[in-house]
Amino acid sequence: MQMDIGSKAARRFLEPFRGKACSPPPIWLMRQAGRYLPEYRETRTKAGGFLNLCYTPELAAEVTLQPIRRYGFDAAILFSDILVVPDALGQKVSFVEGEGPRLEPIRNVNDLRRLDPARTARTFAPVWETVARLRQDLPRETSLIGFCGAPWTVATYMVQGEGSSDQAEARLWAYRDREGFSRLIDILVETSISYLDNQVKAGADCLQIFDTWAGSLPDDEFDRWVVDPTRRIRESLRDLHPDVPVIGFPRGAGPAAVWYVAETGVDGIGCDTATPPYVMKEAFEDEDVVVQGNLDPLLLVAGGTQMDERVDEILSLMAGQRFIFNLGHGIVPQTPPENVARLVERVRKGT
Ligand code: 1CP
Repeated sequence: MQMDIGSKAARRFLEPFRGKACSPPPIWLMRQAGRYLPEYRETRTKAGGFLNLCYTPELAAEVTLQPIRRYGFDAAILFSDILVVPDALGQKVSFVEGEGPRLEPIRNVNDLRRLDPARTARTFAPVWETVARLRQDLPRETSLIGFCGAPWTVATYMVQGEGSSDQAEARLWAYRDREGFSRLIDILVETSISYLDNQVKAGADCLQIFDTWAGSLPDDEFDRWVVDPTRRIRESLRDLHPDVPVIGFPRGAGPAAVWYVAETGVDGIGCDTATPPYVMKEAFEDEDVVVQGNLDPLLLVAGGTQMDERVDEILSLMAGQRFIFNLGHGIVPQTPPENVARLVERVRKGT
């Protein structure tokens, strides 16, 4: 089920990856589908559990399309979650309304016996079906981004058993038993490659690797658990799908983001909210990479002229560069949908 090349050529979103700066830049927003949209809340109620929404192609495709219908973003992002990977591996995962994810923690090398990579394709199948359905239903000019969590970030949830502010359990395991922890990372690298490979086969024309907790590791550990696994995923996908760009989002990496780009070979770098725009403009100049970012999601909540001014500042600094407009992290649930409309209009109008 490969997509036809003609329509792919027409997608503006892919232009920066082909070496061309666009004016205005393409725009999509992390978590563009979600609780800030009333139509999402309605579909979510219909689905029952959150994982049920992720695994029901008709509903997952519907919530992916909702923000495209409203705002006409240049790219849609598959609606799923980074924690379908541990779920597919056989770890118990649940989402508690209002509290976030809960997993039966994996704390040492013996617990790895609970994971079975051989069974993942069965669980992933409906996600791949969602991608195929989306490629049919999306406007031809809209790109479709597939994604996974980076092995490090997914591991932090698997080991901690929930979201945490310091990812302490995973960091401690990695310090105390490097070999054992690297076995968990290896499982995640292999599973992520096949998960992403099949998303592309079903119709995704770009991929993003979310490394939300990349910033919790000091230099050597950052290399070992963030850079190296991402490089391995990037290289395998290049062999399988040389034309499909991969965006890395190593949130909180700070100055190490430049090193991350050079060593992983990602085609795009997602900059987080704390990255100053002049760093977005200058830090990656020597790298062959598309820069993406980085409006503060809370400025999107506040809206008004404050938001407009910052948007203009980012646009004028990044003008003439290979750039994709995005937030510095995901949309938050209290975002007024009309502010998103205002943002898209502002970016499209240019400065
Ligand atoms: O009740 C609900 O509807 C659940 C809220 C929700 C949503 C809308 C969760 C639970 N996941 C999602 C969708 C989701 N998650 C997408 C969909 C595509 C999109 O529109 O962008 C994506 C790409 C993700 C990725 C994801 N999940 C990340 C990485 C990006 C990021 O925001 O940092 C992470 C860390 C998760 C884990 C997760 N899933 C859900 C929550 C609330 C969390 C965070 C848990 C925590 O750390 O406390």
